[in-house]
Amino acid sequence: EAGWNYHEGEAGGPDEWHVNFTDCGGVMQSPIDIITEDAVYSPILPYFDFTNYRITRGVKLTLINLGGHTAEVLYQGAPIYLQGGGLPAEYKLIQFHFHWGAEDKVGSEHFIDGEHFPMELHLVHQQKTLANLSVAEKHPFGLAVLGFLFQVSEENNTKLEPLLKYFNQIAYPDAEIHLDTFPLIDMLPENFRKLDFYRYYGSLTTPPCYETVIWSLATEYIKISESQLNVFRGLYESKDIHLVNDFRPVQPLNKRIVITTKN
Ligand code: BO1
Ligand code: ZN
Repeated sequence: EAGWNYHEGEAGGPDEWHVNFTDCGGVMQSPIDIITEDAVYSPILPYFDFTNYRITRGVKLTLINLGGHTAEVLYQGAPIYLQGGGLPAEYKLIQFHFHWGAEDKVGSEHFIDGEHFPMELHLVHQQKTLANLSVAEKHPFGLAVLGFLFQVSEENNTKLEPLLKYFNQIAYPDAEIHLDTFPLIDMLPENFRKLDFYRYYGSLTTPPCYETVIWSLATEYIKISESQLNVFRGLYESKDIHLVNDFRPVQPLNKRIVITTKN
């Protein structure tokens, strides 16, 4: 498989992804800069129901430094179905991962009105009836990714500790560690019952950039302290290069429309 990286202007960087991964040059790519004034309010777009995000019994969580590209938690066991949100099928959680910057002023993949954020969480769901992620990512509407932006807070966000306390054990690419299970709902913003979001049709934000993702980006932020961000920044992408700035530049919206629950 051809290599790729996030180093702008270098060999294998985002400007070159389309050479080995044709879809990365498509017209429905992600991430995007969401212009809130242009987003169309949809009175029929329902909120998500995160009830299943409380499940802990029969769950296996594996934290992985995924090829030096991201920190990812693989979700296995008792399925978490994502309900509501006006999705065209039923979706189940497969993994979640993060994108972050070397400094607070960058890190998120999506922008809102030109503003970026220090980190972004992606909860990756696949259509329940498809065999696996590799099948789903090639299937129209095969994936539903729910994105959350982070906002720097003075205090530590204790809800992130069940995850962060294991990061010293995945410092290098492909290291993985079994996590003690915790309710994933704990990571979400407090108002998860009435979570406004932006919705558009786009792509995987990494190669192979397949245009099969229904994106939902929450308008509510997750809090994280500077020292907690530094735990992410302490990972490595190779022997002596830190894993930081693992975000793709924003892509043109082209003819797409962003809809929203926010009136
Ligand atoms: S994201 O949520 O759009 N950032 C996203 C991006 C890529 C994947 C899922 C969600 N999927 C996997 C592919 C693998 C690939 C890997 C690279 O990304 O299934 O084939 O190697 O990290
Ligand atoms: Zn992602």
